[in-house]
Amino acid sequence: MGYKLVYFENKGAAEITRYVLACAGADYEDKRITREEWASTVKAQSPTGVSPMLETETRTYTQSLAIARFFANKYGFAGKTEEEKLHADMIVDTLKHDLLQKFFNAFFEKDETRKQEMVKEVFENSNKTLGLLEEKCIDGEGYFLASGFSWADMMLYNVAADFFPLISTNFKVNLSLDSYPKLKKISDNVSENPAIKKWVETRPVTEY
Ligand SMILES: N[C@@H](CCC(=O)N[C@@H](CS)C(=O)NCC(=O)O)C(=O)O
Repeated sequence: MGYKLVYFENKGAAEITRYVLACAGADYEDKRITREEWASTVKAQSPTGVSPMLETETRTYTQSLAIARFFANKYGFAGKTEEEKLHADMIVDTLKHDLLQKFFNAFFEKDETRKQEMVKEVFENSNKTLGLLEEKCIDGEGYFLASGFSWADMMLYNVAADFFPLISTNFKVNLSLDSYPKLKKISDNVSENPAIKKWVETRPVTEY
């Protein structure tokens, strides 16, 4: 079965799937398109009008987390039991929707005064969320799940390594895992994973 992951020439919403596929050692086409290609032809092929898109032999799918979750399940990174899968989903959704997405909302705010208020609010909330993840959401030793390495760990690494520096520079805040030693350990474990290391060293260099 040939899989084709279609996205822009950046990490963005596709990188979590690329991490899962790297850890699985899976063969797939990492198709990167320009904004012009997207607008002129590719967008029309997306079933919901957005990317990333996953093309299989029979269908095209969208939604970054649905795609990443599909591969996490397929290759054994989703959690070992139904409850662990729920736990991993909880972490992934918290990081994506309650943390990262809110910074994007602030980024796209046009009113400068409102933008500054949003950044302050989001920054404070993000630190509260990170504090709760640190205190209440880690069941394993160096991993979120008791059974060990999962895509929830990869999502934390994705958010911390690929987005925190960018957010910190853009919004002049210091968003990092430094005050959260258990989260930092999880992220470090992911960065030291040989498959992740190899992917990070060989992937196309992009800003975000
Ligand atoms: N919830 C969706 C959001 C997808 C999304 O907004 N994709 C953006 C790129 S990150 C896009 O396709 N923008 C181009 C467009 O909307 O035409 C997901 O996580 O995949």
